Amino acid sequence: MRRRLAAVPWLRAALAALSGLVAAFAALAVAELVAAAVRPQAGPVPAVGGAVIDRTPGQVKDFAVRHFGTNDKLFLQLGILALLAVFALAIGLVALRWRRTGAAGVLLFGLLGAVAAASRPDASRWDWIPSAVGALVGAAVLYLLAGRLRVAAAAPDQQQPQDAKDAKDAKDAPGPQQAKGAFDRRGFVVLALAASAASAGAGLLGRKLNAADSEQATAERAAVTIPRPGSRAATLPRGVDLGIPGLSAFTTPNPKFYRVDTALVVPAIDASTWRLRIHGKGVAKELNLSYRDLLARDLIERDITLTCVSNEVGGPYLSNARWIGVPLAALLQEAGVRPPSRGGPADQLVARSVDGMMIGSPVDTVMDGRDAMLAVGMNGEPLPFAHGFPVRMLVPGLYGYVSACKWLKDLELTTFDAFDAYWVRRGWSQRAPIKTESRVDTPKPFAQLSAGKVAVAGVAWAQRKGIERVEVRVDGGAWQIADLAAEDTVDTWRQWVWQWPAAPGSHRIEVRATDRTGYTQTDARVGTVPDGATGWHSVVVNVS
Ligand SMILES: Nc1nc2c(c(=O)[nH]1)N[C@H]1C(S)=C(S)[C@@H](COP(=O)(O)O)O[C@H]1N2
Ligand SMILES: [Mo]
Repeated sequence: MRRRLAAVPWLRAALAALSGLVAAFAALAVAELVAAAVRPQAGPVPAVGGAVIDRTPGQVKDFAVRHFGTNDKLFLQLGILALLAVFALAIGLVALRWRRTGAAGVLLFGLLGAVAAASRPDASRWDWIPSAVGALVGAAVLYLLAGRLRVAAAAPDQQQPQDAKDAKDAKDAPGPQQAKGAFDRRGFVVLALAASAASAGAGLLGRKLNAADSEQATAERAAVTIPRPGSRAATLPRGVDLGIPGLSAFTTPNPKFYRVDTALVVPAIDASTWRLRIHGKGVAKELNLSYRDLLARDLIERDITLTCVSNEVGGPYLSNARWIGVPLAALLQEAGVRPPSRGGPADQLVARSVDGMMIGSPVDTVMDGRDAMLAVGMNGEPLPFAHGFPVRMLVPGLYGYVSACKWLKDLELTTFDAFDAYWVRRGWSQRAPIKTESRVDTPKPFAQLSAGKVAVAGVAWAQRKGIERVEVRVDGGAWQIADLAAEDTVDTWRQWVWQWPAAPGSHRIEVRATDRTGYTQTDARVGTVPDGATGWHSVVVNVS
């Protein structure tokens, strides 16, 4: 063994490892190009990433959201690429001795990508093709490159072929007669450069083609004018926004609106070809609507605070916006849907997105008179792509994972017995109304303050119920009643402030809210799984 290793000069080993990288690059680039013809999401990295997300249980998803926030997807993709690079180096080294085994290794990776792509909930029949074609090209590149590293006229001490195949490979080695231990250096360099350049070209072209889709969609979005809604939201009451530094703005600007979804590639949907189908149990008349059809209907404008079930106590995953949309109950009525409370056969409305998300909401809730809507506008513009363009669902009072399907394409009436939606299969509850909660926005944890008056301020929310009272206490003392900002609607969060006469020392500030049903938040700490966290938010600060 030692002799064999010694017989492989470091340069050949390094080049072999490099050929693994070149092969992997070629495979990814070709796959990207082919994905442009199939679907951008069918590329191996988004496919494997998506498959990983699909298999991630609730707790881990929660962990990822908590620690990486919206960056969780970037980390995931970098992780996949890093793993791939390590395996590519290893496969390159393997190919130095066993060309076919090395090439087969590349094919195996392609198979993994193909299986991952085909397993996505939104997979089309052809999604396996980009990974498969990419792997074939990558395997060929590795096979040819490894061939250039063969030692042609092997000296006697190197004639230790591992198997017959190998021996044949050695004889097949190209190039003129070479000195002992030499290999086709020029051939390798030329081939490696050519393969890298061709791959870069293919990859860039693929990128460009994939971007062309989204350019078209971007142009369509830019041309959209959301009509004036027949039912406007009231002007914001004076005093909904206390304007305290560090306190969340009452209306969250779109770029700051939290984002939680499983999409590695934000779907770029062309509104001009988009359709929505409404069908299923108890639907007397199926509806098939275009974006224009929706915009032509009566629109409503409402302020709604959206909240994620993955928001831990004190967490950032809720935001408030002014939405414009089509009343959903009216659409369902038009399709002949009756809620179960009026004898209808379907108790679950399943929303499906173009990216395979499936979100189930109770039909009774959607049709109980609240402003459930198919939203098309957000804070004065068409929905941003990241928030579901062209159309998303919203149901005030329900966590996003049971109500707020983005990139909507299909609404099916069914039952909770017959169907479990995406997150329900991963351990989350079928039904999940938003829990009454409150948060301290300022001061921040571990802030260094000077003694005297300190404005302690934050937000409280109890969608559909309304906030009645917010109380603050310091170091476990008596609860103090905070001042509430003006209320917009029961579907929005409410700001609060309490002027604290801060004395020197380390202090713990706690907050609790009471909603209009008379319920006061308890200190019972519950995690986010399966239907939302509870407990008092607390912040420790230092006063000097
Ligand atoms: N298509 C799709 N819609 C989705 C999701 C998703 O992963 N995919 N996530 C849901 C969850 S868990 C939440 S909390 C809200 C978040 O909406 P936002 O990203 O616009 O804030 O979208 C919901 N709609
Ligand atoms: Mo969520």
